[in-house]
Amino acid sequence: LHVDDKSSGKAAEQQADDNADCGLTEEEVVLGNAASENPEAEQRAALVLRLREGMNSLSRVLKSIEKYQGVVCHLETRPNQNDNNQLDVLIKVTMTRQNLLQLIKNLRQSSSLGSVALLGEDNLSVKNPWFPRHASDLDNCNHLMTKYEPELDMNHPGFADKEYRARRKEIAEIAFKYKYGDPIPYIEYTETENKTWQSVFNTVLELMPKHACVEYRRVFKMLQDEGIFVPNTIPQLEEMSNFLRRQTGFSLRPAAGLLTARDFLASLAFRIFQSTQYVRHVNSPYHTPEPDCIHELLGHMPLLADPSFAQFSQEIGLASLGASDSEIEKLSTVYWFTVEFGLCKEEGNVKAYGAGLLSSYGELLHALSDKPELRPFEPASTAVQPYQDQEYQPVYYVAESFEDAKDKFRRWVSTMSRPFEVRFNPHTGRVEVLDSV
Ligand code: HBI
Ligand code: NLE
Ligand code: FE
Repeated sequence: LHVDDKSSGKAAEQQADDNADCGLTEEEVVLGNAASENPEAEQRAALVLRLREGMNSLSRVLKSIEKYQGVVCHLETRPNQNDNNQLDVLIKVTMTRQNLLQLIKNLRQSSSLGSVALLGEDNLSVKNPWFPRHASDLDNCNHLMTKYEPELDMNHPGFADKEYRARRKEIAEIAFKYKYGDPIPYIEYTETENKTWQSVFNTVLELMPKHACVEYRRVFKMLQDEGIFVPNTIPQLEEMSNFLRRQTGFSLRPAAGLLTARDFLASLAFRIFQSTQYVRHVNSPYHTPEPDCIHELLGHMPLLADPSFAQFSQEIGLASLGASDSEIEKLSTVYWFTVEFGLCKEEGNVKAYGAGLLSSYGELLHALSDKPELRPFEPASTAVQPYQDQEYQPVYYVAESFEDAKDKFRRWVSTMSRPFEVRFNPHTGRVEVLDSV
């Protein structure tokens, strides 16, 4: 049924109105990912599509529905009101939730479709997952993992050191109190802490010319020239944050410790990096499994000041917003093997760009020795590679370049099932949710 009349398409409008009635704007209507729902159960769903190639692509859409064993209960089309060459289509289907997700994924990958939106209907789970929409919402994204807390982990080098534990607590308090917009509190580092920094700093200085990627070396030099990277004093996060802001618009906020992957990744969407402010235990300067400010400063900061890398980091963050738990797991694995432990090619040689390598004398040498296995970075397989976070990695992934890693990552992210798109609006600093028709 195609009614070629501007005033028609009532059902499509009605559908949008129905959603408005239940308090949801179209853009907030998303398919939930509650694990408790049976993926095999048949359910009704309404899809609103915009077809770039008019009726031609409609038959392909219908074939796809058939392929995923969906039954069309209602179909309605109208010319798009802004562009008469495009066709708006409302299709109501009955199919399993699992197949519906596959169908949407499949439709999204088709170039002839302008957009695909899913409207909730009947017993379709309509969820409106919370995720931060503005950097100030990150005040709610500081959930800690208990792993590696010196108080709770017997293997932590600071477990038996009362003084160290008290110091960690004091610095963690600062992060818990921090609110968006506050300047990052100044920390008066002790002599011991500055000494620990100094020994790591000097080893990085020595290894960097041969082993670090060119982007790292470039920013490292800038930081030395600005007097931020000096051997005997730990840089203050506030000063580093101001530096980053001038380079790529990234900024820092203090984190009390290891955050949940969801909270940690979300901040990247806003070009904000949650950075710890405490210092590793003096007895383990060359490798610690947990992030500390030496890792953040020496490992992460130089690359966050590189435009291409900053963009890649933000895109991982954007992909994580509202993603399912299993997708968060995959994204954090990709993050692990790139941002934390990535290697890249440079004029035929393999160099390090991962922060966990550049802040760890021990692991950097290990990664570039002949001991570990090196594989080409391929997001789909990298995302499911188990990793361990206590010791050196047995496997590393090598990117051709940041640009290539970003291209591959984008292509892979587009296969994820999140039924909406997000976009960061740099003018408002807000994340906008797209895909309303
Ligand atoms: N939290 N503070 C902090 N720093 C990290 O580097 C970090 C984290 N939480 C999770 C996490 N990294 C990893 O799971 C990443 O793979 C996302
Ligand atoms: N192993 C790194 C280091 O010693 O600096 C920290 C890794 C944090 C994920
Ligand atoms: Fe890190």
